[in-house]
Amino acid sequence: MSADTQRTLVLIKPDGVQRGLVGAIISRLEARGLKIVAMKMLQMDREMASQHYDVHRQRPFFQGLVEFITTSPIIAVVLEGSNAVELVRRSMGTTDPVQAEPGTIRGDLAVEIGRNLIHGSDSLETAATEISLFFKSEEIPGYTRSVEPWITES
Ligand code: DAT
Ligand code: MG
Repeated sequence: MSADTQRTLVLIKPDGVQRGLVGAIISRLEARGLKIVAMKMLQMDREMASQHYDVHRQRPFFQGLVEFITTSPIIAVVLEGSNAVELVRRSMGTTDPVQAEPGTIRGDLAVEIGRNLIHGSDSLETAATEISLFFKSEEIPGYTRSVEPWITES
């Protein structure tokens, strides 16, 4: 494991599951070299959604966001890799798909901020908090991949 190996939480939101884009989205991140270390489907309840989006509690879009994220199942994934947090954020594209660069997940597959398909932790600190909200430590099995030296130098 190289020194800058990080773990980050990705959610495929209800729109991604309903649109049949789970494979396409995870595939992009997996193909980049990130390692899937945990994954499950679940339907978030309001309490969990409020906790996950606690930082946005005072924002006008908060109720709608909680409503949306709890309407239908999501996929939660923990990805590991060199600079995983920033890699995922940049591969996702900006929050508003209108501004997201083509080539990014949101820039290629989404059109509106309220249907932007994917969540990714925005820092190493929030990643740790978010991962623990979705996964118990025993749900994250450790394993090695023989391909690792072909993805990172050290
Ligand atoms: P991101 O998901 O890129 O980390 P964020 O943390 O600022 O973005 O916001 C969380 C989610 O809330 C975002 O994915 C979509 C929704 N959201 C953010 N800003 C919004 C806005 N101005 N209007 C409607 N929904 C918004
Ligand atoms: Mg965010």
